[in-house]
This record gives sequence, C-alpha cells and structure tokens, in this order.
Amino acid sequence: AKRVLTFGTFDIFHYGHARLLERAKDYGDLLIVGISTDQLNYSKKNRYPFYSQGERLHIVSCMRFVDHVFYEESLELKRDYIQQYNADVLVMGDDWKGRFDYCNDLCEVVYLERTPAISTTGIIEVVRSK
Ligand code: C2G
Repeated sequence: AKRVLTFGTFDIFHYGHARLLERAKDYGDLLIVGISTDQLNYSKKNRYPFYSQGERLHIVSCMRFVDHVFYEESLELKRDYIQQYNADVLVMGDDWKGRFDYCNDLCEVVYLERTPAISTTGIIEVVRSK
C-alpha cells in the first residue's frame, strides 16, 4: 500500500483543511497525519492554538480520509517521521513550497494549492469582530 504523509496544526478545523486531506489521500492508499504539538506552535508563532493538541488530534482522526495520526514535535524531524512511517509521498500545502525538497531522496515531495480565502486566523478575526 502506498503511504502518504502530511503535517499541520489543523486548528479550528475548516473547509481548507478538509480539502487538503481529501486531495492528499488521492496520492496513495493510507494517509498519515502529523499534528503539530502545542509547544511546536508556541515556538513557531509565540501563541498556543485555540484547540489543544489532544482535541486537534481527535478531530483529524475522525476524518474519513485519515488512517493514522501522531504528534509532530519538531519541524526538523521530517526525515525521521518519513522513515518511521515508511512514507512514499510527503504532501504539504503550497505555503510550504520548496521547504521540504531536501526530503526528496527519501520520498516523493508534493505541494498542493491552498484553498483560497479561508484560514484559521481569518475565522478568529471574523468571530472576534462580532
Ligand atoms: N491549508 C489549505 N488551505 C487553506 C488552509 C490550510 O490547503 N485555506 C492546508 C495547509 O497548506 C496545510 C494544512 O492545510 O498543508 C494544515 O494547515 P495548518 O494547520 O495551517 O498547518 P501549519 O500550521 O502550516 O503546519 O510541519 C509543518 C507544520 O506542521 C504545518
């Protein structure tokens, strides 16, 4: 079975996330998703996600296209995760275009177009302004 690996925070799960997972699954038979930990988010963005890592992992695990979930502890561990999960393809949104090309000796690296006009930060802003 062809194994697809992708990563993300998936905070306040939305349509863009759903479409990313659905299209990622098209690249193989099994979709494995690394959920960024709260600590990883804090170190990247200086704030914690709205939902905790346990909640985010649970929500993503409930998606029909997703076969396995785990915690992504560090951005620098991509190569380890690819090997640990025996991935054939790494799929990322194109906001990460080029950033993980250094993994292409281990597996195929694919960047998918983001869904326009929807984001977690956008949702937070709209809700906050009501
Ligand atoms: N995404 C998308 N369209 C949107 C919003 C997000 O296709 N409108 C995709 C992103 O490109 C990403 C996935 O959905 O592939 C998850 O998005 P985020 O939760 O924002 O992921 P991020 O915080 O960038 O975490 O190792 C990398 C990190 O874990 C990525």
